[in-house]
Amino acid sequence: AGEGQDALAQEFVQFAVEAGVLRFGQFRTKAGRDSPYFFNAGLFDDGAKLGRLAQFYARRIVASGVEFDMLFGPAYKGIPLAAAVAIELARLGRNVPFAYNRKEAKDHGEGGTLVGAPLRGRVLIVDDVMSAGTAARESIALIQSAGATPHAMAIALDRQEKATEDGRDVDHSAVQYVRDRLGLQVCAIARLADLLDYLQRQAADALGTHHAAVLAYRERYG
Ligand code: OMP
Repeated sequence: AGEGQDALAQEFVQFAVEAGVLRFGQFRTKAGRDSPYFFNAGLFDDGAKLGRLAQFYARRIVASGVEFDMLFGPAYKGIPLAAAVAIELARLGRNVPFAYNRKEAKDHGEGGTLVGAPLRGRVLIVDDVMSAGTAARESIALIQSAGATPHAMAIALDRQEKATEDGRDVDHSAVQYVRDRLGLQVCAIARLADLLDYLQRQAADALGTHHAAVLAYRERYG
């Protein structure tokens, strides 16, 4: 979809801003970039918000036509996301298995780092945000080492930033890298471009003042 054309993305950005999940100010990203905005999916912190978030993911996944056999939620933030999306997909008539990982291997009981359905077939990774692509690469490696196929990724926000390799910025975006080099289809509920459109439409409002800062950030890291 072109800039400003995507109604689902606009609806989602508004929801995230109103829920206080998408905030403006000064933040440091995982890749060490100083960002004028931050999306904290952990703040979808009640049943109604999490349910609504899952509806956005499911609508985007279904509309994208992506094929998959199961869902995987990377620890920690991907775990409730994959669970909520699995419930919503089942509600829509598409019941698929889901799995997630632990960050620490367990040495007793069931053991191992994977929980839930066995990883097999084409796996759709459900995660929160993609910035420089580090989290995506970790999930892909984990799924491959379990013998399954990392096939696609669903994220809430694509920050449309340059990828990093060995800590250095490279020329392509993280999503381009995951798509073109790693061969995964990526569906994002919203992208930085949608956020910029939203802020521009708020221009008379207090939020409109953040537009210039976010635009400057995109010039630098986009
Ligand atoms: P990459 O691994 O660089 O793609 O960054 C993705 C991760 O950064 C997410 O899974 C979050 O842990 C974190 N993050 C956010 O949650 N929201 C943001 O707006 C920005 C980041 C970030 O640090 O880049």
